[in-house]
Amino acid sequence: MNFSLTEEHQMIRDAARDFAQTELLPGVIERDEKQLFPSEQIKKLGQLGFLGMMVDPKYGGAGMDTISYVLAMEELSKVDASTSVVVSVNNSLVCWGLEKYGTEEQKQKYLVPLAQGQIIGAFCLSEPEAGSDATSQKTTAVDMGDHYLLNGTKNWITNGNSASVYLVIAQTDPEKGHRGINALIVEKGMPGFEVGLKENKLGIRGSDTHSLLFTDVKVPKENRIGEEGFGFKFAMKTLSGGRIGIAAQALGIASQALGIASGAYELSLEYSKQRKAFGKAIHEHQAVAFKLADMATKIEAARLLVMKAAWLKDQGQNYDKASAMAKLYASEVAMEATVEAVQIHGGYGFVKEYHVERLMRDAKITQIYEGTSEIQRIVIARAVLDEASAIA
Ligand code: COS
Repeated sequence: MNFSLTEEHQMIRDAARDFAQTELLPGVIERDEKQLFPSEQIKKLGQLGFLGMMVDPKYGGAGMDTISYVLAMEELSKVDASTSVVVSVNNSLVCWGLEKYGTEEQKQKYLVPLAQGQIIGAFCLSEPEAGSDATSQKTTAVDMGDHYLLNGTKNWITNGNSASVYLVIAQTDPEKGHRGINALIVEKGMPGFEVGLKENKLGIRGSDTHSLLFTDVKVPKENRIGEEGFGFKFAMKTLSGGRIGIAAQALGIASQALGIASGAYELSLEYSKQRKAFGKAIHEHQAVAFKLADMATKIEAARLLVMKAAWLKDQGQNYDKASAMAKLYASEVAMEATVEAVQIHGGYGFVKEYHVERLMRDAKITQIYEGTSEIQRIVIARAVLDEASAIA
């Protein structure tokens, strides 16, 4: 067992950290307040290879491993989770699924520009009445011979307006239940496809989250990913990897807020050294020191879970349970840590300049998207029960 990072991993982490400090930090408060999408920053991240990190270089990617991706996600999320969610969706929900299950033509046409960061993608599963209960898809993709006729609405879609390529999950044969669901590649500009309202959100306000409307959109058969009826499993497999990215995002949010685990960028620790109360720095008060100690311990535990999930994925082993555990725990720690960070900062924590109130608002979504904490518990419970019955 080896807990140290390789030289290459350290270089990637440092590059992401530099980018976050120089390109994301300036303007992060304004982008949050005004809900501005970080277009320029995403363009630069694409040029640096951060949008197709794990994609094979022959398809325009950077050919890195999942651990590199986790390190980059963590560093970017320490400063700007609105930007890191775009990176996460493009890498793990869009590029990964296309590379793993797409045809050669689909890879050449869509994956290459996505991995190079020339365009970005979106993953469209959630609907007004189907979030956690993902098999209950109301969006339909009726088989018309050489194409599918797509009708329905998708909700809360990250990169909703800024994407050019959308992976849309839809029901083709309701009688077959989840085995009748397909995953289709839809391009912006296809007749009948409209981007709907932009959501006014609590957190990650710089990312653009929209509803999408499909009215008799003709999607060519060659745009289906995988075999007929593979769409639900495609979504589950893709989300399983996506959850590692969100867990890393949560870790970044938490460690920026308390800044303990990484030993750097420690907002609360820094603040607690500078701020004095009752004649001494507040971290000398046990009430604050114990908060810092608890958070440091939990962040470290979360990091080990995230790294283990990434490592399993890189080893080609099953990571469904590990990614659910990582996301569940890291997102709960992110929420707890950011609430405590605001508390440590007191009145300063409640105003925007000190960043921690934004991190607290950003942390909340990590317990909801790509599967709520309750869904992660379902996935974990099923896995441990399966393991138990396999042993018995
Ligand atoms: N990989 C591959 N296949 C999977 C899978 C995975 N990780 N998870 C489930 N499946 C398969 C099952 O094996 C089953 O196939 P078979 O019937 O052929 O065996 C099929 O998918 C249906 O699975 P299941 O019966 O477990 O479906 P449920 O309706 O009980 O739901 C959960 C399963 C709850 C795990 C699923 O609906 C889920 O993950 N929901 C959350 C979705 C989500 O993350 N939404 C957020 C929006 S995206 S930002």
